[in-house]
Amino acid sequence: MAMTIAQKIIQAHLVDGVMETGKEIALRIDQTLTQDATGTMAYLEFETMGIPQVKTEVSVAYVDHNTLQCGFENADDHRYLQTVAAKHGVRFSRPGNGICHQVHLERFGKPGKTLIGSDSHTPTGGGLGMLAFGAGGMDVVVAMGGGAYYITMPKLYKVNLTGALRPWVSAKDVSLELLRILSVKGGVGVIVEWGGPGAMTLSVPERATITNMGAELGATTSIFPSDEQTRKFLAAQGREEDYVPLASDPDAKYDRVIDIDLSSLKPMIACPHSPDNVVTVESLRDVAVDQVCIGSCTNSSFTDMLKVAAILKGKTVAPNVSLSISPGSRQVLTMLADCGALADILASGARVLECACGPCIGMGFSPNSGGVSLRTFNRNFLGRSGTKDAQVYLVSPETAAASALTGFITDPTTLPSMAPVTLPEHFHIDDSAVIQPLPPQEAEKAQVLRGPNIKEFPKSKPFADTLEAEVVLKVGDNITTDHIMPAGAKILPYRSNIPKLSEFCFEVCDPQFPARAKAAGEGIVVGGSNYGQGSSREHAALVPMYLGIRCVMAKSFARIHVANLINAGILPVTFVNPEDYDALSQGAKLKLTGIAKGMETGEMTVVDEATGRTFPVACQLSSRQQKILMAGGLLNATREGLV
Ligand code: MIC
Ligand code: SF4
Repeated sequence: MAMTIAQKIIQAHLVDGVMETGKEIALRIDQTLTQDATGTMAYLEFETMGIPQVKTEVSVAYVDHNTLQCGFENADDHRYLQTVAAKHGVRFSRPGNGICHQVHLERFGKPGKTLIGSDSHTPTGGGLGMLAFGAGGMDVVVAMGGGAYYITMPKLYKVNLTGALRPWVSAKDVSLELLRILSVKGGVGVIVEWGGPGAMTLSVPERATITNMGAELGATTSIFPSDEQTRKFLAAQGREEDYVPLASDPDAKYDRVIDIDLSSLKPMIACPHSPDNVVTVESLRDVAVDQVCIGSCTNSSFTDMLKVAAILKGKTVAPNVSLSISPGSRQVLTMLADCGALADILASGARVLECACGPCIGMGFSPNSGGVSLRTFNRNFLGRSGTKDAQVYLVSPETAAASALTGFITDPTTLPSMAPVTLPEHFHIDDSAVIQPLPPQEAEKAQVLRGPNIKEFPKSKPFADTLEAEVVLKVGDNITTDHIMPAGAKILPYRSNIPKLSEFCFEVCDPQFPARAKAAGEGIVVGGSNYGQGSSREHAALVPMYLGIRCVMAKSFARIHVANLINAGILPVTFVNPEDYDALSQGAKLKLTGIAKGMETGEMTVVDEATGRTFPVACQLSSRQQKILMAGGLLNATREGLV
C-alpha cells in the first residue's frame, strides 16, 4: 500500500489496533518531554507507578514556564523536578536553557521517531520529520513507563506548497493562512502533512514554526518530510548521524489536499482573541501599538532573531512601544551575542528577557490596561497575557520588528530590501545546561526534594450506573483550557497544589464557579463546540474533578482535553441534537441513567428533573476508555490492573 509519512511512522510504532480512520490505535513512544508547569504533577504521578527508571530512548524534563521566582514555590518545583529526573533516568534541562520545543528540536529530535510531550506544542518536532504529539501528563507518564500512547487514528490532510516565500513574508504567515482556511476547529482529528516543491524551500526552523502552530488548528499533529533541509539542520547541530530520509509515497492517499502558493502570500495577522481571526497586516496598518513581544516556541529560532536584529539595527523602538525579545534557547542567545546581533537588539531599546516562555503564558510582561500587544506567539486567548482587556495580535517576527519601530501595525513588505538570512553552517553546541540522570545504582539511594507547595494528588471516584448532578456552569463555543484553568504568573506556581489552584478555575468566565461547584457536591459543565481547545494542561480536568465535576456535556471536544477528562475520571458526552444545548440552563438538575450500558452502546439518556424532559447524549468511547472511566480515572484503572 502506498503510504503517507505519518502512516509509515505509525506502522513502524503500532503496538495495537489497525490504521483505520476513527479506530483507536496504540503507539510505542521513543521520546518524551515534560515542561515544569505540567511536569511537576506528571512526575508526582510517575512516582506512584513504582517504576525505577524510564523505559524510553530519551526523556527530558525542561524548566521553561515557571521561571519567575516571586516566592519559594517555583524554585521548590525546579528542585523537585531536578531530583526526581536524576533518580528516574530523565535528563534535566535547567531553567534558562530554553523553551522545551526549541531545545528539543536543536538537541534531541530525530526524524522518524515518536515523541509525546506534556505540552500542546510538542508537534514542533514535526518540523524535523518526527511524529510528535501533545498529551496530558498522565499519558506522558505511561509512555515514560514503557506503556503505549493511545489515539484515534486521524484523517490525513496534505498541504501542498508551491512557489517560494517572497521577502518579508515568513513561515508564521503560512501558519496564519492555514488557520484562516481551516479555523481553530479545522484540524481536530487530523494529521497535517506538509509537502510539495514549496516545502523543500523551507528550513527546519521555518518548518517547526508551521508544525508548532498546527496545535492552534486542533490537529493531532503536523509533519514535514525529512530531506536535505533536515540533513543540513542536523549536520549544523553536530548530529548528522541522526538523519534518516522520510517521504510519502508518490501515490499516497489523503482525505483532503489544500494547495498554498507560497509566492502569493502576504504578511498576515491574527486579531483578538483567537488565532484563526486572521486578516492581512496591510488591512490594519493604522492601529497604534503599545507593546511588541518577540519569542515563544513558535518564533524564537536563531534565524528569526537574526531577521529581527537586522530590522532593528541602527534604529530606535518608537517611544510609545515597549519591545521584549526572548530568544528560544541558550544556543540562540549565545550565537546572537557572538555575532553582534544582540548588541543591535539592545541598542534599539528592546528589553531582552530570559530564554523561556515568559510573556506567552503571562509570566511577566503583561500589557498595560486596554493595551495593544503584537506578539510572535501562537495564542491570543482572552486574558492569557495577564491583562484581561488587552488586545493581543499574533504576527511574524518581521511584522513585529517593523511595527516596534513605527509604533503602528506595519506591513514589513513596505521596508527596504534586506539580505536573506540563512541557516548557519554550525550552531554553537554546549549541552552543559542539560544535567544527565544518575546511574541506576546511585539513583536507588538518591533523595527526591519536595517543597511544602506540593500537595496530594486529588482522588477521583468510580462511576455508579446513575449520576444526578446540577449544571453548575454553561459556556459557549471554543472554550479554551486558558478559560477553564487560567495560567499566568500569579496562578502557575500552584500547578502542584490543586486545592489552591481550584480557586481560579473558570475565573475568566465566572469567578463564582469554584464556590458554586463545591457547594453543589457533584456537578456538570455544559459547553459548546471545540470545548477544551488549546493547551494540554491536565489541570483543566484535574481541578474540575477536584471541584466535583463528574460530566462535561458539550457539542464537541478538543482532542487532548477529552483524553485528559477521561484520564481524570470525568465523563465527556456530546449533544445528539444541538437544540438540547440551547434548552439547558445553568442550575438545571440532570439525571443520567444506564451509564455503564450507555458507554458500550455510545448513547445515554438524560432527564431534566425539573421538567421531566429527556434527551439523548452520545459518548464514543473505546473499551479501554470505558474501563478507565468506570474505575474513576487512569491512575485508579492502572492501580487496579484494568488497563
Ligand atoms: C500553553 O502554551 O498554553 C502552555 C502553557 O504551554 C500549555 C501547557 C501548560 O498549560 O502548562 C500547553 O500548550 O500545553
Ligand atoms: Fe511556552 Fe508559549 Fe510555547 Fe506554551 S506556547 S510552550 S507557553 S512558549
